[in-house]
Amino acid sequence: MASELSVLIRISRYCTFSTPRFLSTLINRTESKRWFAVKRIKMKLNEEERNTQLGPLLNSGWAMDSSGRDAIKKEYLFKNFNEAFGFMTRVALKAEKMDHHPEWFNVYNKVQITLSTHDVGGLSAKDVKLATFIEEAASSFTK
Ligand code: H2B
Repeated sequence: MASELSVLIRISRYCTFSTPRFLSTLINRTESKRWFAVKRIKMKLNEEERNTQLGPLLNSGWAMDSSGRDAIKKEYLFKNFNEAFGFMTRVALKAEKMDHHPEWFNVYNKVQITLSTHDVGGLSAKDVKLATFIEEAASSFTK
């Protein structure tokens, strides 16, 4: 990348006055895409991450999936369907933004949620992030 960069900069000297700025914008975009690519890598949580990140969730009502699958689940109860669906809507918008989607089941005021990262076949940091958001979203609704 460094050598590609210096070639581009050298070429840009022989171009019109606005070209260097255009090239640097282009390069910055490429760099930020690379940064995103690194950020988006999904990996299963390791032992230490399970203790530090999963621990707090397991202490607030989340539990490992009883089937032995590497997933966490929690059941939420709301005052009525309106509250339950309002909560689900908040979670759905976040899930779409994160490109990380819950497995869930709703009947009237009950919402059962299971989180796992399908792409890695188990729990990842994305599940921790979404579960943490879900906890906060649920707490803003009256029970
Ligand atoms: N949601 C969950 N829970 N796990 C995934 O691995 C996952 C997802 N992958 N949502 C995303 C969508 C992937 O399929 C798309 C193509 O980015």
